Amino acid sequence: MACADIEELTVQSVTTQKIDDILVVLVDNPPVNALSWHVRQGLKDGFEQALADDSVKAIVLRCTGSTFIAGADITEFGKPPQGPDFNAVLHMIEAAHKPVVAAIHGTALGGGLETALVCHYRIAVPSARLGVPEVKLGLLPGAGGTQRLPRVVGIEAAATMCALGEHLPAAKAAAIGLVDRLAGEDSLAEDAIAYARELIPAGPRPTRDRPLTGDVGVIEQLKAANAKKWRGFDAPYANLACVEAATRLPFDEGMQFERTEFLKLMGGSQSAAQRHMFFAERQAAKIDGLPKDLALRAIKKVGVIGAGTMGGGISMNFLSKGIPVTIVEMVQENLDRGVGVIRKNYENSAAKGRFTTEQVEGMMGLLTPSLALEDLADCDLVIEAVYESMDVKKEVFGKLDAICKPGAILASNTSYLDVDEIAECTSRPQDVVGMHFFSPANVMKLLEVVRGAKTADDVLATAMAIGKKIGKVAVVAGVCHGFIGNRMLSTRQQPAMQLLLEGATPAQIDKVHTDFGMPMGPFQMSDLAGLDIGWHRDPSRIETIRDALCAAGRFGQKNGKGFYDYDEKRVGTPSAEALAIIEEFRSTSNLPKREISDQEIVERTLYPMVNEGYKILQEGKAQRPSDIDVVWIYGYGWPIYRGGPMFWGDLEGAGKIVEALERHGVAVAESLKAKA
Ligand code: 3H9
Repeated sequence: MACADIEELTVQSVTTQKIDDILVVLVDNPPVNALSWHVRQGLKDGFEQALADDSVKAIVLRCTGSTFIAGADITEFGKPPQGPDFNAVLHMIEAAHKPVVAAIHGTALGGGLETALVCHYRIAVPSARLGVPEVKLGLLPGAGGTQRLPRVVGIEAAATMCALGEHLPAAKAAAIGLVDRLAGEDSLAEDAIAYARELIPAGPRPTRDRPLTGDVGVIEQLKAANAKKWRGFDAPYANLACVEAATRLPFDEGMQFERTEFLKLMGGSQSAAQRHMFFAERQAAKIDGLPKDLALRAIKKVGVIGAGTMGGGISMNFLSKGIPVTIVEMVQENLDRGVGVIRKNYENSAAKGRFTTEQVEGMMGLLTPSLALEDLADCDLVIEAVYESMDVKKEVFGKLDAICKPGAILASNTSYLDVDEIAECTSRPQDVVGMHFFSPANVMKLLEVVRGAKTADDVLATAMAIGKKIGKVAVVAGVCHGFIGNRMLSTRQQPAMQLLLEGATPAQIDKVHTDFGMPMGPFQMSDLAGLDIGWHRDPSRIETIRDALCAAGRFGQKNGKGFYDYDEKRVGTPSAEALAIIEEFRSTSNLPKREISDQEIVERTLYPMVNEGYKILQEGKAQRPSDIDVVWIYGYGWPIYRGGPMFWGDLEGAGKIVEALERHGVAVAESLKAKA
């Protein structure tokens, strides 16, 4: 850089550099340059210096490290405020009487983009991404973002950005006027200074004074288009209310409106839950007691056994990331069908514009179908996704032990079975691990990585890392029946059945769950999975309500009737026949029929899950409560605004839960009792 006159002044995590007539204010607050109190203080000091110095004609705001400012410091939320008020600092920057240029690389997110918006001009490298993702934390851009963004990009783009929280690539941001100029990928520092110098004659361009354009009708359109996705959420609507306010209120009043809405969200439980999940998701990737720099095993080629729905979905995860997969089936017809489904899924995605035809062919080219387990000999990781039977799994692992190369990781996708028992039928239990994907495996984000008694540390760490690489949120679970997720699921399913015997209906119980925010209730889920799974297949042997339904040929969604009746689009409605079958079975149980309240349904189907979570922790089958929350949010659709069963349990209160569980005769976990 041609720099004549460089003065350096250290202002905590913000430094300034004077380069001739330009002052560069440089933020350095790793890892993501969040706006911690000392950064706000540094910005204040840096800009005061720039404004007071008559020899400074323009100002550049830039960051060191991997990114521009990625937002407010989320770790400060909920703590007593420290340092200067963020809005006051931003106001000072916007009111500067010299042009201010934000120089953006990495991500300018949330409060980071709001800082860039008070700068008068923005220059960004092509790889930069910009956005206001606050909605994903149950918040809204609370430092003028909802008022300034519409004045820069128009109402339509601003409303969409605020309500959806997606990041825009720099080129798209430039197309809508959010970025004024694209810099060279490697010359941002120089290009920003040159740009600032060029802008000296034009002078400042305060965003608050820019006219607002666009059609406010977009707000209702967004609400209609996202009604299902936003069910139960407060933040998307609050974001839109603020953008709408920007269209009718003078700037200062709009800021006031935004402040009020922001504080409401910040003080509420939804944002607390979503912020909890932000950190929970990152925490889940960490394995207690393992060194961070543990050497991982290289995974260059993957084998998948089973080309059914699960095996196919698992394979797609790797193919999509450019990792070759050999998929093995026993019968040619099943292999062909499985490969055909993978191709069809990719082609459907291509039709929606997610892939090009060449990309589809590229991914399919990485897939090697085979009928011989021997073809897995050179794979670094083999995932077994065959029928859920211990005998079958043992046979497969015994064969893999003989076939696979030394050091290969042998993983089972079992959802319930004992991974240690599977490992023991090989000569290398240290290489065996559970990798439990959730259906549809190419879509669902959760991966339970099951650590066996003898699983080697590097095998566990590699399974977690490969999970991250294929876009999953991976959680470590210990060996127990159903691991974390399915073990807790069964504590919900069983009392739900009991409630039917006492007089509740499937629809009543399911509604409590869907009103809570779950995508479906226990009986809708049973119908989806299939009532005949695990059924003894003897219609004359009726010991449960499920036996009675199966005996009457009601197998669930697959044949259009289960607890509900289904139309050809698989939309379910309460079934008179199913209710009659339930009532007939119920009447043999000698239990009196009674009115069951929604609160009782919560106490008997949701509280036991919290209780089971405590037991799982007590037994060391999960590393931390937040991991359990991650499992339920990414594996079962627990509403993120309730923060997962453990977070929600804390909100409900341990005392209240223990009292209810004891009243209903449930054995309470010692650790939950202790907490109460
Ligand atoms: C906001 O701005 C409110 C304002 O509108 C109003 C104010 C009045 N704060 O994700 P990574 C940590 S709300 C504190 O693994 P990546 C993170 O926990 C904010 N810490 O990296 C992790 O720590 P650890 C709006 C943060 O490269 C480490 O940094 N902004 C923050 O995969 C690395 O993170 C957002 O919502 C933060 N803001 O992705 C952006 N951000 O190593 C949130 C990260 O101990 N951040 N950390 O586990 C992100 O989306 C991603 O972190 C980012 C980098 C894309 C930036």
